[in-house]
Amino acid sequence: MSRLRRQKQPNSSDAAVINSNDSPRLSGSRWFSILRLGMLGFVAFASAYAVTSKNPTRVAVPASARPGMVWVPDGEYVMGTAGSAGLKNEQPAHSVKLDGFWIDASEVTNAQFREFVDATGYVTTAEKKPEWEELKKSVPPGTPKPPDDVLVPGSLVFVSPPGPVPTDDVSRWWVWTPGACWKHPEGPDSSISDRDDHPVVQVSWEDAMAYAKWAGKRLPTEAEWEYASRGQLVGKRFTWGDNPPTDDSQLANIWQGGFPNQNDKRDGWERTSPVKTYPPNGYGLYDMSGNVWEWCSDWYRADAYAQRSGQEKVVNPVGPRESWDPNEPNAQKRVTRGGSFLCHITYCESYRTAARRGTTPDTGMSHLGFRCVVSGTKSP
Ligand SMILES: [Ca+2]
Ligand SMILES: [Ca+2]
Repeated sequence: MSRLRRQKQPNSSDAAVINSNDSPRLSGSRWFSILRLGMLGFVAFASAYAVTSKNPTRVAVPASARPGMVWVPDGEYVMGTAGSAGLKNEQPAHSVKLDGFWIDASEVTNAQFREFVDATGYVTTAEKKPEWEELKKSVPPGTPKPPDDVLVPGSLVFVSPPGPVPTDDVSRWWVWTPGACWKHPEGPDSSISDRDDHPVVQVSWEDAMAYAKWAGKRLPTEAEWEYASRGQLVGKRFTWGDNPPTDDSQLANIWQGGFPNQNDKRDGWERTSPVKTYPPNGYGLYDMSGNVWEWCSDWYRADAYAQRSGQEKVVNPVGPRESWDPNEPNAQKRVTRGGSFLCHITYCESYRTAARRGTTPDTGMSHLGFRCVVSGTKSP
């Protein structure tokens, strides 16, 4: 088996239908997504949790961190969605107070990630062979060992189906692709040779964390990410205001046409676009809406905001201590934000400022990247 279709799993795709509840149930017997997106994520849990537990939220600002970064001043904002205009996992809306921080003006690019790999020899998750002895510790007893030709380096690639398909089954367009990695985002025959200024994709949360550490930065908390995304606008649905994008909009790199089989590319791009192609938000940040999803440092809990209710003040939150997604209770997930080039209003509106999702930290996908932040003060 050289290619595997991915099991229906809305959390790790652009399949969070805005009108659905936050708890779509898995269906089908295909176990691969559990293997790749659930079990591997659980394996990563212990080490990742250790990182989070020890990771101070505030670190010194290295002077070298500031080129390409934007200062977001300290402040207070309403995080999440009030009322019925969002998903359950975005509620209740609540006030959050943050210290100021620096944030990358754009998603980390292929050129930047290459510099990291060249300097360190780092090997990404997608380039490593999954180990069954580790995987089976986190799967239900009796789960059969997958075929050897499945346990090979690879990642998940969006492949547009030839015609309309039911949009309740993401396995119709997510394909496990051996050989897919950041250097070959759509598989072994693809290349990033002309994509230096595109966001790096096919990077796991662990990969993003490694890059951030090397760069003297860190991943943003979910609260920081949303605050920065709002760009000084108050209570707006999108980074640019309340008006939804249309198929003729040039506001962000999203999907235009009929998802998932017909991409009209009226914004100019079928997949990733060069960073800074579209207008920045009020902080001067690019692609906070669309292009690629972005990893945050927090564990993902569907009820994270509900857990904060009753707190008088939520100051510099770093997220819950563990993950919980009722759709996949065994999968430990990190927060991803901002939507991607696969989001369309008829299917997924995750380019909204409040939209949130969890993804297992070992997962690389062709629409998932990251940007970094640095704590400190505006002036040295
Ligand atoms: Ca597009
Ligand atoms: Ca983005």
